[in-house]
Amino acid sequence: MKIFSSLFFFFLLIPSTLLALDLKGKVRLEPPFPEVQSLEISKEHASLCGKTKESPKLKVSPEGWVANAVVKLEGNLPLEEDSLKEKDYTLDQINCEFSPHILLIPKGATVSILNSEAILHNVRAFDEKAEMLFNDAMPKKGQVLKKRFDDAGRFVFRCGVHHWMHAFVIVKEHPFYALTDETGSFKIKNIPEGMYTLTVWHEELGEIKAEVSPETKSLLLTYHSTR
Ligand SMILES: [Cu+2]
Repeated sequence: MKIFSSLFFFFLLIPSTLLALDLKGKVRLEPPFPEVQSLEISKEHASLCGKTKESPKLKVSPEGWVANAVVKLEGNLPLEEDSLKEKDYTLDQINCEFSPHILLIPKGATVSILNSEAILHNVRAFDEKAEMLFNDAMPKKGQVLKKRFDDAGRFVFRCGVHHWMHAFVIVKEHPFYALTDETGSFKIKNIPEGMYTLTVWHEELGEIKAEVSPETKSLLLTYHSTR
């Protein structure tokens, strides 16, 4: 009887694991590629922050692979696991920049905004309607500010002292998101079988959409250069 019941559960579990699919893909930009933008830092900040900074807005490899693109599945998808909300999500301010440039968190999670240097930063966050959520001065090294995000969406962070500093916090309503790495690659795991729309968003290049079916195993998404 014991053998029978374990076999029964074994067969019961198999179909559900087979229904979960993994999707991988790459995001590229068609040549010609834009030059890496360099930011001139004004004299008042140059002594602490350096004379120039590489803009974090567009990172394209020599082959055209696009980093920091946010990939999201849209459709009838299960919500994020509650346990992930309790994880630690940190947005650091170091070398007069936010790090990481793009942070993905589950809905309901708290972001620890950290100042890792003895430089005054003034962190401000805005929602998609450009409404300011908060505006806090962070003068001390090691200072931490905790902010919880209960609504899904894209939030831009800026610094009131250093105009070039900006970052995005993407609050996910479900786990089926990814961020492209320096080779333009992404992977979304355990997708329930179904038809979905995949959206790629990049702060400089905009949005691309593609349809995803159970047969889709990998995708190549291309931004067409506007130059
Ligand atoms: Cu700052």
